[in-house]
Amino acid sequence: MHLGTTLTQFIMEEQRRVPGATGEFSALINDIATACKMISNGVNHGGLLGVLGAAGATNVQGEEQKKMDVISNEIFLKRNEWAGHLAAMASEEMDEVYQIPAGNPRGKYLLLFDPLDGSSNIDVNVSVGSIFSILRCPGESKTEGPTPVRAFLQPGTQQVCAGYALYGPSTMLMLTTGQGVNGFTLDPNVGEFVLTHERMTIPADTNEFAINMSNYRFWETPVRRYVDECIQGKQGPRGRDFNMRWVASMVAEVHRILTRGGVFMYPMDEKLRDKGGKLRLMYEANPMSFIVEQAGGAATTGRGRILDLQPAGIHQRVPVVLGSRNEVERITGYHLETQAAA
Ligand code: P6P
Repeated sequence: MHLGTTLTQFIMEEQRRVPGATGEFSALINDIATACKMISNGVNHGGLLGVLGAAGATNVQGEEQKKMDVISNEIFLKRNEWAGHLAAMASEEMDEVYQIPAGNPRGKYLLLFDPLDGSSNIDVNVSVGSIFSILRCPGESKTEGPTPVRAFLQPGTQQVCAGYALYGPSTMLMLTTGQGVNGFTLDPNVGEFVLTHERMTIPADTNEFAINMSNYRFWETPVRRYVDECIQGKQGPRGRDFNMRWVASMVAEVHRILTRGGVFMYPMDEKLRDKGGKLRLMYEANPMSFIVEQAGGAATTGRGRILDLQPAGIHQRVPVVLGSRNEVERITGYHLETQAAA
């Protein structure tokens, strides 16, 4: 029976095209994939394993942690701390940088992750996901001492890899290393991720937007203008009708956009201004922006390219507008028009 191209095979074949590749990166991807398979098992067995519900704690974001948030974070740490590929890790669920435990070898990469994004959906059986980003550890940080926060504070353009796992009707792993975006579907009978979606691309135009409409009164003028025009449909300046989606799970929204186009917005709003936005730059916006751009889409804060931002902290938040290039450019244009008129 033909299994198709496995993730391991795909990564190893890509590695052969990289002069001087040591295989360390390929092994790291496999460790991340193993973590995602274990989380998929936990998510897919939900109530049967007693892993649903609140963990009885809040994370550094001040958000209530679900049991699966804590379990997923532990899985990412344990699957990735032992092999010697990483200098350190950073997670949405942990305030501080996670240092590789003494006695374990250290490597040249930094791993950042949101172990279970959209976890508020897990108790109602709606798709959730894991998001990850890989950076190179700057030279001076690979010494014996603890890896400092500043080693992580690199613009998104420095990512060597970004990906997400989507725990939905099927479990998928989407990956980019800067050579396009490829999708792998978990074959639960074999326990392997198999290449099913080669070189995914986002249509430049769309009739579908995703935003949490309950925040309308807090939005800035350009966002209200864009959404108003979509709702006016054929009778409005856009001359066509639009559809709306909101899953409240960024991984599910981005996957839909990769599959059929669309635009996703979690823009700045008045109640979030002091925090800088809703979504986190280092392990949500940057990896998703890398993936979206590699699929031909665009990703901005509304005012500038997300991947160009110089981070000030590992939990920094940013406004996000990403997806079909022509719609993102329109929304960004509205922001710049408003700025110029001010
Ligand atoms: P709201 C999930 O908590 C998340 O970080 C993203 O995955 C999602 O797009 C957003 O927040 C949902 O936010 O305000 O609709 O609950």
